[in-house]
Amino acid sequence: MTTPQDLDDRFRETLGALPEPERRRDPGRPVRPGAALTGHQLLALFDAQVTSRQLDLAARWLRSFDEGFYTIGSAGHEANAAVAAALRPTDPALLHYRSGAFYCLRAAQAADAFPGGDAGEGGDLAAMTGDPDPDGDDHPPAGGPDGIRPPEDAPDDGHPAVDDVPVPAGAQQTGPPAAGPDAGSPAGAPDAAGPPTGAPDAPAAPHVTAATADPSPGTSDATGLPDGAAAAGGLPDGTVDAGPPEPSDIGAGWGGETGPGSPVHDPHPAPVRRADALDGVAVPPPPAGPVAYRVGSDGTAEPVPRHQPSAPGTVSGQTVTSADSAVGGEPGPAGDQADTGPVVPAGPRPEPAVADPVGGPDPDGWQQAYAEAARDVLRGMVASTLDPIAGGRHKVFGRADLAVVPTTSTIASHLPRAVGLGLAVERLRRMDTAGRRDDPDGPPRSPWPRDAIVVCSFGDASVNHASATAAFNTAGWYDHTGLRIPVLFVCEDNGLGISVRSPEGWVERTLRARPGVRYFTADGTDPVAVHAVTAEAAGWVRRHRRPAVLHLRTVRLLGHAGADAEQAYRSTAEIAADEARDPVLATARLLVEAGVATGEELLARYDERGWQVRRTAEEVLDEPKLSAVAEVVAPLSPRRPSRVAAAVAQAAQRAAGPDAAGRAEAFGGKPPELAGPLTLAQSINAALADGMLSHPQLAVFGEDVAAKGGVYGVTKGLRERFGAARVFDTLLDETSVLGLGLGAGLAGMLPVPEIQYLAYLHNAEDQLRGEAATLQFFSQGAFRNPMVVRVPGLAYQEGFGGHFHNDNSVAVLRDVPGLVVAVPARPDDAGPLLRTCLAAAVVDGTVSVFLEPIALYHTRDLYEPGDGEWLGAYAEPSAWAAGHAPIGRARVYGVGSAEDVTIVTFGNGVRMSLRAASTLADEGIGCRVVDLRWLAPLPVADLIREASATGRVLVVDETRRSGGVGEGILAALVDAGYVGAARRVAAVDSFVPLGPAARQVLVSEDAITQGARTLLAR
Ligand SMILES: Cc1ncc(C[n+]2csc(CCOP(=O)(O)OP(=O)(O)O)c2C)c(N)n1
Repeated sequence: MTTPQDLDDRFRETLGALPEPERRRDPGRPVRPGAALTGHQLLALFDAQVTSRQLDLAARWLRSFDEGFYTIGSAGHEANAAVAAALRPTDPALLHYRSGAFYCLRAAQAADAFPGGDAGEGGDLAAMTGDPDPDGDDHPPAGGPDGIRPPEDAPDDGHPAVDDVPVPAGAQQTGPPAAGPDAGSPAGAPDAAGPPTGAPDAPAAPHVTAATADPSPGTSDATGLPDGAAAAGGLPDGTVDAGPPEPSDIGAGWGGETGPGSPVHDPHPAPVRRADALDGVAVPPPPAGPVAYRVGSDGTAEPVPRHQPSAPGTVSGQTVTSADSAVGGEPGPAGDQADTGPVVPAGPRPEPAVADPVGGPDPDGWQQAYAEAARDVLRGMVASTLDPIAGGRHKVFGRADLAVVPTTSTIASHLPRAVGLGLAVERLRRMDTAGRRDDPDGPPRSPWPRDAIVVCSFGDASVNHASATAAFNTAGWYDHTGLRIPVLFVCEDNGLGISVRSPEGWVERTLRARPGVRYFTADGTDPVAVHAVTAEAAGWVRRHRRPAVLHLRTVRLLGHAGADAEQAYRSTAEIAADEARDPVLATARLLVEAGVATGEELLARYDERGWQVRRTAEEVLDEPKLSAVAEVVAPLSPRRPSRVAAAVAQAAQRAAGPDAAGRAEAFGGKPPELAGPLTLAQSINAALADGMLSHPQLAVFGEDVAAKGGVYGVTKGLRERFGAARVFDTLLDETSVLGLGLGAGLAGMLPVPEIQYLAYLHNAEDQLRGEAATLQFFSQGAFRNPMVVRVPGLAYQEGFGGHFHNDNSVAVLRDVPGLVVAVPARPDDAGPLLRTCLAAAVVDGTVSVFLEPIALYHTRDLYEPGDGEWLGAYAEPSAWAAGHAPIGRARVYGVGSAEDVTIVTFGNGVRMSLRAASTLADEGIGCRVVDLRWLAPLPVADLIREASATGRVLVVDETRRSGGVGEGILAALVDAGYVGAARRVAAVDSFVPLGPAARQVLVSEDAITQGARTLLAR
């Protein structure tokens, strides 16, 4: 087993034994012939890796005396620093839990402290303008000089796989793989602006080269777009790639503007004119020299000149305090695991590392960024409230200003969201491209850059998870339909899932076999190759807006986590083989070979970083922890009911005022308030239409919602009125339907997905519970995924029976912290409840389930056939504010004297209870019927008030006796000190059988009347 001590010793020994470089080389030059990374960049990358490694050691140290709560480390996965270096810091990243080095490097990028040069497809406009695939068929020339050749087993999916790395000399110098003769010029002519290839130590080409190259014939500007392509959303490489024409419905994806989106960064930064790499707007070339990125006024990530680095010798910006303030002494008792003991260098600070062994730009910039990133991570480990993302609630990688979206510990559960985010980012880009971009009065846009790609990493065992297969499949499915999803999946393959091996060759085979997802692979022990292949993959995804997977070979050092004794399931030889592939050592070797640093210098950097991490760990130990319930739950589900009410009122004002004509037109000249009494289904339909008018960022999607208009016609006509971009059918996979919603919410949209039946929510429930409901909690509101999930459900469908279409269990929803569950029973409640859910999503980022009782969809009568008492008028906009239904407020009906019994119910129970109350009224028993309307949070105040008014409560619960809503109602009464009588009628603990047998297990009207009589008889 590799202990922290072993790892540290081995590192020292190996570095100490490295031979002196043959000669010192200019660190501004490529680290080896053909490499895009310069010596400076590799050194910065090494420091990110070392910081991550030291964090792993610190985690074990903290754990050893019970001050650290998380020991899953990144050791062996530090190649992901090179992945980060090849991306843009504005690309949203949903990261694997072994992403310490990625996180550090991105922190440096975002701080504008990662050295410039040709690093990254993100740092190279060539990557956006040069086309490695000029014929647009996505087939790189076989065996071409760019070193890409189709694998023997290339899947027949239209996307050839790209084989293992070989990075030829110069191949990466103007961005992947644009430097090859097939790049930049559709005719395949050599790129005049490309760097010399094959020459040892060839200088990296400046960023501007490809961007200023002659456009190909027939293009309108230097971006190489065909004339008119910009307006059509064409790609800069000249490929058409505008996606399908706005399609019928399947795969139409969404459009619409943005609104309640999440990451906290300015969606409207100061205007800067710039090259629009995606839309082909002709602009001056980007600045030469070091380049950083920021989000430009048009929403794309734009290159800007980097601050010139300060001179060598500048005082380090380390956040650690002076040695005087160090917490002295030993850290406390050793932990219970001998192999996890402290290794973090203790004692006096080592002699400072040579500040810049290579004599180049001051490295302190990146050192400071790494120190701050390390502090973030350490704070997460000790559950400090100052942890910038989760505030002590979890140890996650995340920070809004780094575009790192926190992920949960549920492996692979973030992949469906990544796909949804990719689809949303692309749709929003196209909407902008279609002409809304410069509309000053237009609604806010996505907070992500328009040309962003989504990166999403995970382990090799995770590729087998249903969530992962759903995500790959959905990405491929959309790709097959012609829709674009710019997602780069990164599988960090260490060969193990805790103790279970991935069968030899399986991961590659399964990843290569994903239709529509292009395969790239790189070996984590070669940082240059990892960087080059990532740049190539990211460039491809960015240009083509299509999904790809990067299969990154890594190793796992230090076991799965602190408590994992891996010698129980791995041989010594196997563990040693992993140690020999330590990626940090590999980077060190390369730095020495390249003449950038000596082993001794690198060791000094390692020790210096170790000392700083240890110091920071000691500092964060004393930081406050969450210490009160209110503190813990504060970000769980922000509720600002006044603002929600105000948002409803504003929507009403607009609908009644400036938007009245448009609204009338959208309803075909006859708004629903003039259409006479409506059914529940018609009311929901009208409220959805009004929602689409009020919220341009709203999109309705799900299985069968568009062309068919829903299985029950609830979404009928919406696609025709609002277009296929906003109302569209999805593929048949509930996990993906919710994943699309999760990503869309994150992209600033207002998703209203439908799960076709309540029974089918369950196979996707984690996307609600584990993902949607936790995002604000684990990010303190920095990210959010507003959403209203429509779920037709509950029982009592006459003539259409069976459990799966009559599922009557909501237990799985009611215990999800923060989740709102609304149940409209009556048509005139549907509009108010839906408006509230939508407004709460916009205002507070609320995630709601809108549970629609199917059996009431088309019900018209209440007491007698033909009485029309279950129809309801649709409120005109001027009445919306007065009729607002706040979250957690019930509706009460008085029947007879209303003095004798309080019936507490919801959904189908409302109608049955009103009928029963009528019968009871004839007997002289007065009831008040309380329609809860909200199952989460329960309307406790209304409940207590109405219960106390009669002192007799009958709970009518159509869900099951065990785990049903009734349990919550009774518990709420007890908690509030209710001392009156109470009874419950509830469904039997059974699945709902087919046909008339259903009546045996469901609550009946008779049971209600009997229950009330029994209550009164006591
Ligand atoms: C859905 C789910 N099941 C089980 C676990 C417990 N678990 C945590 S990590 C892990 C192994 C994951 O292996 P892999 O995806 O290869 O990532 P690695 O840890 O090797 O980097 C398991 C089973 C989990 N977190 N989530």
